[in-house]
Amino acid sequence: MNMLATSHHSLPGLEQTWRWFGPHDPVPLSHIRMAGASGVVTALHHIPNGEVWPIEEIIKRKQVIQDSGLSWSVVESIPVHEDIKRRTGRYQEYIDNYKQSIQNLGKAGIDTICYNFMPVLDWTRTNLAYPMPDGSLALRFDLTEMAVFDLYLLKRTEAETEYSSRQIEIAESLFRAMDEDHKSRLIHNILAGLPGAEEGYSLDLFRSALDNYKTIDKEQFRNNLIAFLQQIIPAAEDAGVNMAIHPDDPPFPILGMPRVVSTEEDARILIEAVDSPNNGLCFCTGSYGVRKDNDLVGMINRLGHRINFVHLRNIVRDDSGSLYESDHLTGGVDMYNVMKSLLVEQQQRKQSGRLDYRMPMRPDHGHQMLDDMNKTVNPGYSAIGRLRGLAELRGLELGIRLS
Ligand code: DNO
Repeated sequence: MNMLATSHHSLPGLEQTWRWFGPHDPVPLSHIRMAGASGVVTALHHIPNGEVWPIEEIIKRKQVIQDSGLSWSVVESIPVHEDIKRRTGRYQEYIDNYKQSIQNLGKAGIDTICYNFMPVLDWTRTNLAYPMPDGSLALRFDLTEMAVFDLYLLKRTEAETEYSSRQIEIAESLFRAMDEDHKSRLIHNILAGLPGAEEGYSLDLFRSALDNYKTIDKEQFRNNLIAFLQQIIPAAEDAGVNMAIHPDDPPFPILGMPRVVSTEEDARILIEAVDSPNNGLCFCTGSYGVRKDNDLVGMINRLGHRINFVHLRNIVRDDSGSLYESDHLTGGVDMYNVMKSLLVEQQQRKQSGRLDYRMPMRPDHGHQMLDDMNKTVNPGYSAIGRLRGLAELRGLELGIRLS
């Protein structure tokens, strides 16, 4: 039975949004509008991590967006300070600041905030220009390159015990074949901070940042996240703001650090730990979708009521566990059924009188292609690749709604 059949005409569809890195983004707001998005996903990237986002700054940014005929749909992200993640140092002050930023955003009428709780690094890739058969360039996470970085460039003490002898052998031969340029590019890709990461590290700084996690196991790390949620979710409720936690990317442990937002079980534990509609998920298909044990459609069916923001992207994972980002509609993610389930969730929200049926989604990443090949772009966030992604996703959605 087509669960959408009865009232597809009244369904608005998911709100179509687009990430913008602010006034320095090479893709201006006017282009976002031409790409057909109506909502903007952005952050006050100039505010240092840990500080309060002043209301005047929020309102100023909101006005710039509105002047372009768009709306500020989602904040991505207010970064969570490392002291909060490790529950050390000035963590209480940073949590208070975080709550204040939530309140200020609520006052300015912005009601969705995406964030993540990954230790030290935000999202991680080893190759930012992986050639596709059609000539466009994709982002890739290669396990062997990661092992080379870990074993021979970072030289993490425990690394040797965490890889099999076969993996070490393969990594060693890749390392021997790498020229200096390849090595420094790999270090840069992992440590400089991908778009939106806010933090970048030198090898030495990174080693000490990792050392700080030596005494924090998975359980402790999860408890730190829950302790954070227990403080910020009541503030989000008061402010009328929906929080959306982004999953780990990639969704498995790297460099010996703990990971607590990688699986359905992880997500369920978090939303149950602080049982509030304001404590929700960013459903990133390209992150959760990397794991075979994450059934994306099942996750939407079971946890959909807490999905506050959606990232739509596809991936191909090979047998070795390495992955690259594929076109939006092809790859390991069954985008047709994902989209259909999200529309069912939207319909249920509308029918049950929930006000938050906007369900903002953005085409997450895109290949570097066409005229963007010769431009300086934010990796994954070039204009034309995302334009293609959005166009394909919106067509898919319309087809489902009207079928
Ligand atoms: C990558 C993004 C992430 C995301 C943060 C959320 O492209 O999806 O960097 O913005 O993890 O805090």
